[in-house]
Amino acid sequence: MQRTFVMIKPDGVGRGLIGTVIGRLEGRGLRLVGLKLLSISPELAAKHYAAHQAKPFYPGLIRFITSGPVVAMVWEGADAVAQVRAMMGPTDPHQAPPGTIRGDFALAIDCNVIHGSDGEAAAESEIGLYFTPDELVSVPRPEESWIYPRT
Ligand code: 3AN
Repeated sequence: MQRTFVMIKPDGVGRGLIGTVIGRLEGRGLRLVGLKLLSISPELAAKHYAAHQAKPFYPGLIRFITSGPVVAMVWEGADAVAQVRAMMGPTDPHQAPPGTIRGDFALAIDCNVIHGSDGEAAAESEIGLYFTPDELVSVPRPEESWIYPRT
């Protein structure tokens, strides 16, 4: 079991895609262990995107991510980090195949609906940025014997 941090960005929230995105992850069999709607402060945005600070798109990225509410989530499951990344599709929606979230719902790299951690270390630090341990509830789904039949 692995945990990953997922965010529905302001464009996804504004376009009414919260239920769609959650439905895809839930339908895949992942377990939702944390969920909150919040407005990201410039300070939190700077921490989240520290790795991009020197990039030319950084100011626009901070403006965008603080421009409206987001849905922050933690999902748990087998190989969750890589599986969620695959379901998101590439960063640039023009490269994202149909069937991925970005391939189905986005057309611009700076409005690409969803964020997902790009590795286990990033997942751990991003989860820590948005959630305290007592805000995460990991309860097995009753149908998991159909999702992980060998466990
Ligand atoms: P991902 O979200 O796929 O992990 P990152 O971490 O490389 O992508 O980039 C973080 C965010 O920065 C992206 N989701 C996107 O919104 C924005 N971004 C990345 N590259 C560009 C770019 N060339 N122009 C504008 N925005 C970008």
